[in-house]
Amino acid sequence: MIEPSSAVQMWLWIGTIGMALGAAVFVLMAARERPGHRWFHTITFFIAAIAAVAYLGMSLKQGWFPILREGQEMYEPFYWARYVDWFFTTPLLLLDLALLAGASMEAIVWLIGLDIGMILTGFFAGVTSTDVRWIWFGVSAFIFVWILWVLLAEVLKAAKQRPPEVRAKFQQLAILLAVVWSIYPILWILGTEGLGVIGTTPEVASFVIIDLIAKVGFGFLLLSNRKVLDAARPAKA
Ligand code: RET
Repeated sequence: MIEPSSAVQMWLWIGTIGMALGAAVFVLMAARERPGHRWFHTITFFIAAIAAVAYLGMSLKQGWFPILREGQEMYEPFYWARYVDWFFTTPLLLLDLALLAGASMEAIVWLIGLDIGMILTGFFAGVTSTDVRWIWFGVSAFIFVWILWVLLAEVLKAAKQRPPEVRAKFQQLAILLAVVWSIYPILWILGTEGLGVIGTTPEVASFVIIDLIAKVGFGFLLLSNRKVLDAARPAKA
């Protein structure tokens, strides 16, 4: 039976503490706002809180099982808890961006539906021990490109109708999202779920770092400018 190493455990605890601190700060920022002005704070809080729970489970050595993949020599841990986290948090991140842009309900449903498809098929890829996993990887990657296209075509069009400061914030966050999210499939290919070029420790460490940027870093950038949030507030917040 394999056991996560102490280096892996240390990184997972960094993830837990980082996400929990992020969630705590976001909820404190929400408490300083008037009711009806906390839409983005609320969504962003749940993103960090859900990740904190997933990381806590992994830190407690839960949320994984050993798997021997075709083409690899050793059993490696498969952290399914990661996909549970992503299943809930990636739609919320897209919702934050779509609300900021003032996107149509139709565009929001597209984004969230596609995102759920990307994470589910990505999970199928991760959980499959044979080379069939590469077919699922391809399906998931295809949906990912589709999401970027909806964001950068449809949602950007909506953002262009917004006041200049909201549009600028949308562009900043959309670029951050496109760049940081693109690292996930690359890391997946290099890591134990793909080719196994990098080991479990650097893989877990890299995921912790990009998860913190994608959730807590993104959240801070979004919530840091009250003028932007007020200008972007949905009619019935
Ligand atoms: C997988 C593997 C299959 C192909 C693709 C993937 C993309 C994952 C993404 C995850 C984003 C996660 C975020 C988490 C927040 O902290 C499933 C790795 C395309 C884009 C933003």
